[in-house]
Amino acid sequence: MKNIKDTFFDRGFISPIKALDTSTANEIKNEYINFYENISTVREKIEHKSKSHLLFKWANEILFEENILRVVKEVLGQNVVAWNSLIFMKPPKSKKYVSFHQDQNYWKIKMDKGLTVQIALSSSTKENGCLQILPGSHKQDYSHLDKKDTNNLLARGQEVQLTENEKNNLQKIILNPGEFCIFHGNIVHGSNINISDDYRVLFSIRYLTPDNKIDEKLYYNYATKVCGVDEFKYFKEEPNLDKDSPKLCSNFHNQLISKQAETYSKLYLKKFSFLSFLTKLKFVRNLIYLFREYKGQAKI
Ligand SMILES: O=C(O)CCC(=O)C(=O)O
Repeated sequence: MKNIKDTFFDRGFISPIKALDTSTANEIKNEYINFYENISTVREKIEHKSKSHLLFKWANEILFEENILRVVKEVLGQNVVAWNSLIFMKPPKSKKYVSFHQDQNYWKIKMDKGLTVQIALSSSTKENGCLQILPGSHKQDYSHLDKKDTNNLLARGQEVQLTENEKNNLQKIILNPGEFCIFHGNIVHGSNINISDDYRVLFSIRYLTPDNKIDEKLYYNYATKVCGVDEFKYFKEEPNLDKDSPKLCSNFHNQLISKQAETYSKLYLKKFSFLSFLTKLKFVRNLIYLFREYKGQAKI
């Protein structure tokens, strides 16, 4: 019988694996939905969904969850950092979807040196738009088109064209609350709309080995060391909700996200890119998100 590592590199994913009690996952989901329903600005609705472990104690704790790290270490080895964490939420009866794409050609990380853990805080079903994965597709690079669509949960709307045969081979990742899947940084994945009456709340963590260098022209390169040692120091250290104050972590989060927004706005503004410094202001970012929603473009 194959071990976890061989199975992972052969198929490109493993699912389902248990991480949290159902009751713990439900509590987190309820806390999160309560938070989400009380947000008043578009900016806040968007920005809390990246680097979420700097904002939510539950998210930071999941980064270090032993049941998850045991599997991650089997695949990546003993030295691991968490570079990003993202909340992929679809409200009931929502048209939000994720176009089929590969992640790591955007991040520019080394082959077989990064993976995503996606943990279900709600149940994840065919009806609510569970994750779908194309088995074995991590072994090949697909070309992507950037399609702007306000309902696409991806930043730039990157999308690969799948053949009919590939569409038929897509595997639905059905998860109960508290279960997770791991998938390769280069695997083709995406998800459909939510036709159910319930929220779909999935939380993705990008675990990388510390010898990776993130493309700093496009992304932040701060990370949290979750186990082992980092002898490379390519990633800069970030504050942590376990030892630093929520205020400090949220100010830091704001700096990272505003820098990221500045980077993206430079790409959009082209010859007016000198204006991108304005994205440091929260109300300017709010206006940009509103404008992009209005124009039917994708979100951060
Ligand atoms: O949650 C989804 O539907 C997609 C998640 C995803 O694209 C990711 O974690 O990279």
